[in-house]
Amino acid sequence: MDRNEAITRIEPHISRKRFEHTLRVADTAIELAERFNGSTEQAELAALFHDYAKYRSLGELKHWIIKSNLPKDLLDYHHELWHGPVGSILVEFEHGIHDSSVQDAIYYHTTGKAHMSKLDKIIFIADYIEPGRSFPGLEEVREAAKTDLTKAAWLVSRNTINYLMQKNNTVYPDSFYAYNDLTRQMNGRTD
Ligand code: DGI
Ligand code: FE
Ligand code: FE
Repeated sequence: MDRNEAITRIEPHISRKRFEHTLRVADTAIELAERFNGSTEQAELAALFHDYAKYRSLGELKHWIIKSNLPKDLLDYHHELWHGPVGSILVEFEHGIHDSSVQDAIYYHTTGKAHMSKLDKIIFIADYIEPGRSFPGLEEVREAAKTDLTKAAWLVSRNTINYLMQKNNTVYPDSFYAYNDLTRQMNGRTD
């Protein structure tokens, strides 16, 4: 599916602001894929669809979690965590995208997970550093993303968990699995 086709399929489902965010995530993801020898096609497709399910009603998101084989414990956590996993299913069901690497990157873009692929890291980071974002500590992540994909993903994971804990929010286990695994990768330096 080319960019224009993907855009035609996504735009009606998300807000104008979210659509603009999506285009910036796609450009950022392509840059990261070029820099770190990843697939620019998969990075673009995953980025364009990463927030595809974000505006489904809570009832519909819940319905997909219950009727598919997604983990039911998602329902015990904040509904913000549901759009990635459900999106990974909807892109196949509604648009015939059955590329498990692309679907995984969509699935885990909010929390990360243990053993993230290069594409998973690219989408996780691009969503955080796209030029429209401004968080405390963001410049450090943008700097890291110029040379070290694992360090940048680790910073995103650490900052997100810190932010959630400061607000007394619960943290989904995959977020901790991502942090622990990325910490080990940083120390073992495997890529
Ligand atoms: O969809 P976006 O706004 O572009 O970004 P996102 O999908 O990365 O994050 C959506 C929200 O989810 C964001 O406000 C942070 C929050 N979040 C990320 N990880 C966790 C989380 N919320 C909870 N409760 N637990 C998590 O582990
Ligand atoms: Fe998202
Ligand atoms: Fe996003």
